[in-house]
Amino acid sequence: MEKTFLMVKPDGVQRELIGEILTRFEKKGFQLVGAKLMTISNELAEEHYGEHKERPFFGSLVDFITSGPVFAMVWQGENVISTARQMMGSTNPKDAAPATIRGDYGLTVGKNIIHGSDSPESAEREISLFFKEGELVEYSKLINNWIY
Ligand code: RTP
Ligand code: MG
Repeated sequence: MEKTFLMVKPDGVQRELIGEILTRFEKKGFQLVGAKLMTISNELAEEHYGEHKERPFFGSLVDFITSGPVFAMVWQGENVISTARQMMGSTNPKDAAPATIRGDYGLTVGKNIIHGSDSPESAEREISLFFKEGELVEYSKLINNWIY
């Protein structure tokens, strides 16, 4: 089953949006297979956002993502990587469609509430950065008979 890494960023946690975000992905039909509330170290932040190292906003991005607790999650389901990105909305909340998470709750690109892996390669990389294998659960029964 396809898996992706999603993370409620420090602004989303402090604005008490964890429950709302969990609910959206649960209701869609995806399954939560891992979750932890944690504070990201500078080292982990620089590794996670390594692709943006040369960008002018890299420093403020690292400062922001380490500024408070985040809620890191792994979700699984059919096409979860691309569908989760659609449910999050455009990177800049001013361009994000209504009914997306960033469209409904965000205003500025620097504080856009949620992160989601953008490809199978980044999903694999990010899941293994944040979770050890034993921290992910498996569902023994197919509980999604009504969804698939
Ligand atoms: P994310 O990685 O956080 O899920 O966001 P994304 O894929 O939609 O966007 P990405 O291009 O990967 O950018 C990572 C984060 O950097 C911040 N950013 N700031 N000031 C700017 O122009 C700018 N551009 C990007 C955003 O917070 C974005 O989520
Ligand atoms: Mg990204």
